[in-house]
Amino acid sequence: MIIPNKPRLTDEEYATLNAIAAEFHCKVGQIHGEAMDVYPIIGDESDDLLINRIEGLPFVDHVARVQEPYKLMARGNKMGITAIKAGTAEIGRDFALIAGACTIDPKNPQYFIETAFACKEAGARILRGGVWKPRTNPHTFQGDDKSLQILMDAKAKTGLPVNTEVMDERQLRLALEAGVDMLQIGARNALNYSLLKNVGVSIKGKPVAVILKRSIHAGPMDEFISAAEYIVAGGNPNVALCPRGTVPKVDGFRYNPDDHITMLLKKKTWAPVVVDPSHAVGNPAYVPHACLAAAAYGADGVMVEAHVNPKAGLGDDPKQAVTPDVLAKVYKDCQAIWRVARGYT
Ligand SMILES: [Mn+2]
Repeated sequence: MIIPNKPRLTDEEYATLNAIAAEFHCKVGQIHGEAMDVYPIIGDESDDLLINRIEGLPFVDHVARVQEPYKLMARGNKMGITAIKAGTAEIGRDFALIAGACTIDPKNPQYFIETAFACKEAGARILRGGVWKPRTNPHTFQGDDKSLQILMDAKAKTGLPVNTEVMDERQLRLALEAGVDMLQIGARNALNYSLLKNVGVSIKGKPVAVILKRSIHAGPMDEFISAAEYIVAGGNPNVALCPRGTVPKVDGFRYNPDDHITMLLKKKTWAPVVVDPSHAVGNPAYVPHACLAAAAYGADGVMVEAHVNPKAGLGDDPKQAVTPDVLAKVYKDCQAIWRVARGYT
């Protein structure tokens, strides 16, 4: 990690860094932090000659060698970041609520618009709405491009930033063109490195955030954090980590709830952790307690599936969405628990 001796390097200075790095088969990235930019060396930075050459430059303060495989996500490399930005919303300063429908129904847009207003009323800071769906069964509803317009309509009407999942480059392009504020990478694509790299490059310098879910297979923490590293290395540090339950599932739940890893992620990284209790437990009867647990573990927020009329919803909504009144109550209680939990960190 190259730390300059001024807030931002000129284009010429940045080019000089890259020219030296190229001699060592490395590249130099650029991360816009709040206080200053930092410049990660991407590649093998173990050669002392490379470090000495860079440290000899007049605009470089020093090179900080990061031992972890995730140089950018490591806790010690906060880059002056105190909160990530998704459009007008910030996550990481207090306990945030992201809420909305699992799946936007293109035939009944009024449900999503009503849900959007109800989520806002409950305190949601970002509205989630599934446009494209990764479904286990190919014969179930897979999502619809038309739902993107409904999502953007809800954004315009409520003023809330919006979040949706993208699974391929076409969806990524459409979402960014439409003005989606937070891209979601789901549990099935959480280790799709080609997609992660594309997301990183596509959002470089843009006020777009990414919420990266943990892979469904319960891999090691370093694997999860390194997946986020792919996105940040593209040049945008607005990334949140999302435990969402893993396999094998706990009998009675939809998956194996893993909200307790929040504590480990926060110890190892600077990134906000937003827990998804809805998919972990998969039952509206258990979602409130799972939200409260996330707050107790010190998460920076929860992402909850909610619907004004769950039984009329699509995707997971009939099985696991909570109603807006439940959402409003549990969010308030989560904030209180989060404040208590803070006293232990
Ligand atoms: Mn869902």
